Amino acid sequence: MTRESRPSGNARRESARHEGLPEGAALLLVDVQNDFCPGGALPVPEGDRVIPVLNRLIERFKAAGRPVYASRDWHPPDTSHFRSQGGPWPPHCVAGTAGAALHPALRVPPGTIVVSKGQDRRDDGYSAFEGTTDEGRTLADDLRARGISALYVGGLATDWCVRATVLDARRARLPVTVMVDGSAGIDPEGSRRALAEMKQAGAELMSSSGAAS
Ligand code: VGL
Ligand code: ZN
Repeated sequence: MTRESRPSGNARRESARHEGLPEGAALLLVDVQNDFCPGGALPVPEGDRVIPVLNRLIERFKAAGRPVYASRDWHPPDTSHFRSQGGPWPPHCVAGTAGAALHPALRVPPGTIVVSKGQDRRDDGYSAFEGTTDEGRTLADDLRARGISALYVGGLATDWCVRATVLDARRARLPVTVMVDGSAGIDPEGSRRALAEMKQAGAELMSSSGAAS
């Protein structure tokens, strides 16, 4: 091969970045919201460390023309999800507040499909599959409408909303890849258990370097 016909370093890296994205795959970013990050109302320890990992994944999916979904916890102020009403959690991600906004360092691309969940006063809404898009579609309906047949999932928190979302995706028989270093949990032991449960349910566990676990 002549020097001129060889792909440039950039072109080679570009094509390498498309490798391994299966046909029909979408990226689902779970609850990367201010309240789940350091300084927030219900912070996941080092929750913001997932952001650079997820930003790189976003780049890959956008470059391949694949959809990006972002779920958000979007509670009313008086939900049974909160301690004040007998629930397990301090108030967090109240709809429309700064704490409920997606973290500003997350590079949410144009066209991202936002899925809001936990809006019901009597429902925790841990799973993104309980949420709805701005057009009022369920996540399952939106995935179907766009021909999505596999999900890559990362975000917060591994032991709660990532877990519930991934297990629901598996119940819907969707192939799921959990980005382990693109996720962070509230409790270390609970997060280890959640990862084992997701794997048991057929999810693939992967690190952003491509290593399976
Ligand atoms: C979550 C606890 C309460 C989550 C939401 O996004 O994982 N955890 N609400
Ligand atoms: Zn919540």
